[in-house]
Amino acid sequence: MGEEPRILGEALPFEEKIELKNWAGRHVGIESYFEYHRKTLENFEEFWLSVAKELDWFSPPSKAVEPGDYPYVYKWFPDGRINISYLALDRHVRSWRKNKVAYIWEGEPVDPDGRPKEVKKYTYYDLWREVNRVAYVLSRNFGLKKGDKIAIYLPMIPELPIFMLAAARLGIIFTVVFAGFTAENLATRINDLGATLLVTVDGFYRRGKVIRLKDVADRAIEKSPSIKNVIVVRRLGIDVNMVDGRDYWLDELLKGVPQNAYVEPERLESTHPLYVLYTSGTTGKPKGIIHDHGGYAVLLHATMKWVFDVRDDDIFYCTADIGWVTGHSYIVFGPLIEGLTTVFYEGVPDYPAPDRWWSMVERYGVTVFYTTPTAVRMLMRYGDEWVRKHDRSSLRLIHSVGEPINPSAWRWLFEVVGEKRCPVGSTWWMTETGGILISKAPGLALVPLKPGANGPPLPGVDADVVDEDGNPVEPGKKGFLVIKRPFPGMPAPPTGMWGDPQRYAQVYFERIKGKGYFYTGDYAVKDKDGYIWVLGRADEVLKVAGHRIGTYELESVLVSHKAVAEAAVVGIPDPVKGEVPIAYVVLKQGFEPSQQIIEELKEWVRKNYGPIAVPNNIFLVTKLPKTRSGKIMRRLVKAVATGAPLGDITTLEDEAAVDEVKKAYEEFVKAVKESRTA
Ligand code: 6R9
Repeated sequence: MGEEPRILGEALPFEEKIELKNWAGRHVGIESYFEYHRKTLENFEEFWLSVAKELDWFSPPSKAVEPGDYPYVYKWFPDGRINISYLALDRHVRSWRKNKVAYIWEGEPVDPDGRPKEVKKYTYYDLWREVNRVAYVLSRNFGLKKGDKIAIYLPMIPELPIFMLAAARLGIIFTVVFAGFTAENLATRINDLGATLLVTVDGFYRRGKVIRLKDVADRAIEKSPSIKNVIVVRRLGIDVNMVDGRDYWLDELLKGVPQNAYVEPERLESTHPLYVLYTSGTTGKPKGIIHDHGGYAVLLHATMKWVFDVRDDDIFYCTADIGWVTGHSYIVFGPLIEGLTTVFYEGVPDYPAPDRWWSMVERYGVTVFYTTPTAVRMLMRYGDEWVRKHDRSSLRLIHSVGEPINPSAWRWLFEVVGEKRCPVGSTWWMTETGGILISKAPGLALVPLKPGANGPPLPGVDADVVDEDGNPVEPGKKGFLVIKRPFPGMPAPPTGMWGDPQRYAQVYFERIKGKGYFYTGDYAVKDKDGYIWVLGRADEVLKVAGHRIGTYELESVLVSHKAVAEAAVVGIPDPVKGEVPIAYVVLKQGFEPSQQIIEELKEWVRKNYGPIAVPNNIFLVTKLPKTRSGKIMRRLVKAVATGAPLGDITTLEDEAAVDEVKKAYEEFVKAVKESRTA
């Protein structure tokens, strides 16, 4: 791991420090931050317990953390009783925030003059009433109760958070499936969780087009025998297939529910599962990560305060999709726990024009903005004018998430969007951590900014960069990012990973032997000041436009096509998406290589995995580089595609395979060059 650490080919400015000395009067030196950080680790349990006490518990915890029933599964705040739906709604409804706006929602369609056709505002009281009525439906009409499981397959419409909060209120465990996923993906998740009810929608808008989601859901249900009932939200009013006695329109169900229905929130154990969210790993099967009510709520509360510095007059805007963990934590639970006003939006950032987000920043006076590097790189390309034509003087804080941010994208956010006024950060975390763990914490103390860095670990978080054996590596050298002690928000009881405690232990704790460290799967560097810079994945997981895709999952989809014998997928750097998949495919006997088959395979991936995973290129070859034991050497395939040195090839079975992969790639590069000069 000797090479110079870079992000998207850009050198990292380890030494550069940008100081915003006047910012909220919280500017501090790096040393004093670390002094405080050290104290939080010295008084670890006491520290986290004191953060937990800031929330409203039905009965407060007396203990921070204890081991659970499986290896490396921990119980956070084990004797506390809590309900995250109560934290997000009821306690605000009992306060002056009762009629404060909780959500400002914007639909995608616009008038001819470019103004949004639909804007809905929900106060905390409105939201609380809706959530109660939906909880009433779930419990009275469908008999669902604590510990039951449901799946939610909805786009970015208000009913999505409403169903999440209604399920949480009753202690029903839910899984949200991203609306861009296919029927196959949905069925796999429903079946793994054993969900008995599915919530979906007739259809929704995306880039001006109608997406008929109920049709996709119907195909999934055919493969999901556990689903007994379906609730359908009417978003478009289009005709869809409704099965008698199985499918119900939400609006019709709600007709039978009193406007003032009240459903008592369950007084749950802190460790009771809130949701299971599926994410890609290095095998074909997605991992169901469990998050609880108590520990998760504590990490969200802490990070909303420390990282986003939230205040009651903030207008918070996180541009993620609720179908991913970022939306769960920072559109739904985090901002609502803090009683904030949050903006959320149905559609894409460049519809009808590339200033949609900036127009929303202006329209609603957004103060805190949370987005992704891929979106930034995409919007940068349209030019600064789209940004500058909108008033952004309300903005005071900007963060990004999802993948490493290259220094030039960081500078654009800092200089163009934030006018050098706002701290800009890159918050590191993962589906598994539930919330941010490594980031500058301007709400506590603002350390100097560094373009592209994540920053020091948050208080109470014991993060480090280590080698294969778990020993810290020297500053400036690349190693593996680990979290050395448990943290609230980590995968929760009973099993960390739904139904698979062995895989949980193996993937996250046994990779670095004998230390009990949480292995993140990321490469990182720590600089001389102690800032962490995450560089990208160290395993066979891709981050395409911030979305996690397992290479093995994608290979399985390719291999399930009738013409494909073998496939190897690797990620190559992309100036906008950060990384994109390319695939090398060996066809079965009797199938001739052709452009047509390549297009067919791309379509196959679109249909069976989803548009985000479609390989940029598919190369047809007759063999793949393998080890003598028959394992595909993706490392070599990747080296060829990125022009990196091949490294150790002593285990390679047949060198001709490398030559063939190389030739396919070189021919492609040549063809691209020729088409450019033509
Ligand atoms: C929240 C989320 C997790 C992986 C993670 C890492 C990458 C996320 C990052 C970042 C560098 C950041 N990642 N944030 N890398 N800087 N600020 O993205 O969760 O989809 O599970 O992905 O994303 O590689 O391991 P998830």
